Amino acid sequence: MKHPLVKYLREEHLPTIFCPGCGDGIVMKALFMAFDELGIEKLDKYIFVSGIGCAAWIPSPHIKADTVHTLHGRAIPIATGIKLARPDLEVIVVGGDGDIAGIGGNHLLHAARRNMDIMTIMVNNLVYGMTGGQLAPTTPIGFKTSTTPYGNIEYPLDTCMVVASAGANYVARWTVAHFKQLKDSFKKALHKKGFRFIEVVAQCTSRVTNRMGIPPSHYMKELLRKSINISKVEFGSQIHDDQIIIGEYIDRDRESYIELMARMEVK
Ligand SMILES: Cc1ncc(C[n+]2csc(CCOP(=O)(O)OP(=O)(O)O)c2C)c(N)n1
Ligand SMILES: [Mg+2]
Repeated sequence: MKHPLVKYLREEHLPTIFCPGCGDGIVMKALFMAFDELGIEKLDKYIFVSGIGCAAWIPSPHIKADTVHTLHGRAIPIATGIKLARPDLEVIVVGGDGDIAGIGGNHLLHAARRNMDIMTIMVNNLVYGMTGGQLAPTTPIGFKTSTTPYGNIEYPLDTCMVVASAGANYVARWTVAHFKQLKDSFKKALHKKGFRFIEVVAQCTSRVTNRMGIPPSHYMKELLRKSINISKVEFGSQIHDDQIIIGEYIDRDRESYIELMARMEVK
């Protein structure tokens, strides 16, 4: 018997291209479970947009829906164009930290400011995974990557804090070790309007874990150990470099771009 979530997959692309132990498959499964629990059987009202990178491969070629695989860092502006042309469709962007917070960072900022009706899932594996594990704006300080062999001396971006303060309606961060919370966040975000941003901290087993000397079997435990709930964090306080803030940064219902556009008076 087929697994019930296979209905969301383009079966001709199985098995997935992800490396063994990669977090991308967990993110994809959490999204599929969210659709399933919401009773959404077919994804014909959804369109997925992605840029370049391993995480960008989650929707394309795997998800059985319309998917647009576009340029590195440019998924959000393409998704914005699609949403403006077809406001009846739900537009979901999926990509990596390099793609969305690095090269596409400016697009991210302004889509959040506009409260554009797009749901964005950013898989943060702390590096540019596909190209060899280089430093990204999300790489923790001290972290060894292929371009920081002596340890990273740059402070990482708290993407969730930036997106929440820029104007998004919903912002949350989880890790792949927080499967239920992640799935529930997806369910919540799928029902909201405006800009919704969910960051998922995930392992890159081929680039990162090996460099840290941690076997993949320990990675989930490490993610749980490092996670600290946002309710326990005081704004502006020093967060230990080794900590991952998890939880909902913001959940509000400001009028979205599409709603504002719909009631615009053209004289
Ligand atoms: C304009 C441009 N610059 C650089 C590249 C090379 N490139 C392809 S994937 C990638 C990194 C993607 O990293 P991330 O978005 O974090 O995805 P991951 O592979 O880690 O999931 C880079 C730099 C490219 N394809 N296009
Ligand atoms: Mg990455």
